[in-house]
Amino acid sequence: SVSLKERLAELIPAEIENVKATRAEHGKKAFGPVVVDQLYGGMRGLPALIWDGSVLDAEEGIRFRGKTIPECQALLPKAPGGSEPLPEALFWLLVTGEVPTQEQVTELSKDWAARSAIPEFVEEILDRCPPTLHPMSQFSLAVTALNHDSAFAKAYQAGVSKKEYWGPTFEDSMDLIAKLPNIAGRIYRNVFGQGKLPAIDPSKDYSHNLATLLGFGENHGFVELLRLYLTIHSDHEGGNVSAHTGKLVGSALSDPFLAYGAALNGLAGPLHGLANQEVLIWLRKMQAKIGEDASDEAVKEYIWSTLKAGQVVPGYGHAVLRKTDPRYTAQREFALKHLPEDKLFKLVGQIYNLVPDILLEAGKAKNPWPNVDAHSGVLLTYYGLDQMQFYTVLFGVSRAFGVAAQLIWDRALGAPLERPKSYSTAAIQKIFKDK
Ligand code: NMX
Ligand code: MLT
Repeated sequence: SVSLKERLAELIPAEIENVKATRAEHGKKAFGPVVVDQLYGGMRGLPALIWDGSVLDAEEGIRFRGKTIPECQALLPKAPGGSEPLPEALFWLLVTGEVPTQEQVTELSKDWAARSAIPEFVEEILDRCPPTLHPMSQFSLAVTALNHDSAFAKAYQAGVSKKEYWGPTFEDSMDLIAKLPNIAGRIYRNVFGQGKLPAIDPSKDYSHNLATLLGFGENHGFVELLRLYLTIHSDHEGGNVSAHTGKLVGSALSDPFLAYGAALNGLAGPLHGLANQEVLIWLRKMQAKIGEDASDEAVKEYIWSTLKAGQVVPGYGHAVLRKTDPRYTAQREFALKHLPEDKLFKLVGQIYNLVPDILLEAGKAKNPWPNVDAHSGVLLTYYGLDQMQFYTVLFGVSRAFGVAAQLIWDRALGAPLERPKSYSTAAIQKIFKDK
């Protein structure tokens, strides 16, 4: 079928059986010890969630349904004249585990274009936000407000059976993704004074339309960048703050708009998605202080001054990864192809040669290598999108793909309310008193 919903309906019964069989065979097996430090240490390494779209390996990085980023770049359908994968294709892969045909992807582009309009009252909410309200706060407000028309919330109130939850969740998830370009575009134009929002073109792909709404639709390089950007930021297994938040809130049967609005508030934190904004601010401050063609010695000194001030080097380190993020590498390759002589790109490369040794010498960070956020802002800036306060909104458009895919499966598989056990320090002391 060219319809994602129909294909999903075919896949769900077998997956329900697959999960049943997995639980029957492995359900009572121990999954490694839990140590008290994990309770205090942000639950690093604690196996706690099922997430089907992607799995993150500490050394190798992300695989979407078993496929690395280069594999996705090679296998997923592209736009006519384009060489980067279409994010529509990645969404199909995340949801079904299958590489879609060109026809299936075209159908998805059309479907999203048809669903893209946002309610007038959401437009008004955005138009009334002061431009000083951070774009991420505006983004989360608007996404939360879409709950007004949630198919899931309506179906639940009408007494829908548990077995049918996935259908309206699917509809909401598709609406959510489809409406994000109009929300993001409106925020961009309102906050940065870029004039009236053009209309979505139903014959164009999602990234092309988003680029048009931002005012860059005629720029082929930028459109290609968005296709890559939206593909690689979409999913990073389930434990990262935004994905986990979306899943957690969804587990209360809050609809996909409420769940994703919450996820966006997590993405807006500087240790998570806001790091792409922070990287650009940091690079600009560095250039202002030591000039545009600074020596390695001057750059090193600047990096040390950041650490000595008790701040993190944004774009470096990771809670899971222990090597260079393949999303960083994919963006570096894009830059080598499209902007090899760009000054800021060269600075990012210079920093890459210097930061890891410094972080190792400082001796705290478990991973001295760059993550996805070390590179993204430089590419956007090159094409003229230099308003760094907006960068995390683009991350948020993309991350909806991964969160939505899992929300659909969670409802299809009857995932329960999340409710882990917490302890007080006094309780821990009591438990281990005589042990
Ligand atoms: N610069 C300076 N110090 C760092 C860095 C860094 N880039 N990364 C880790 N550390 C410190 C960290 O703050 C901690 O210090 P303390 O003991 O004083 O609390 C220590 O090293 C151990 O931290 P780790 O166990 O290596 O890292 P953790 O898993 O706790 O945190 C990050 C992971 C990503 C939050 C952390 O590496 C960081 O703050 N990086 C900079 C911000 C950033 O780039 N975030 C984006 C992540 C990707 N994303 O998009 O979400
Ligand atoms: C992400 O993409 O969510 C970040 O790399 C953070 C993470 O995986 O923890």
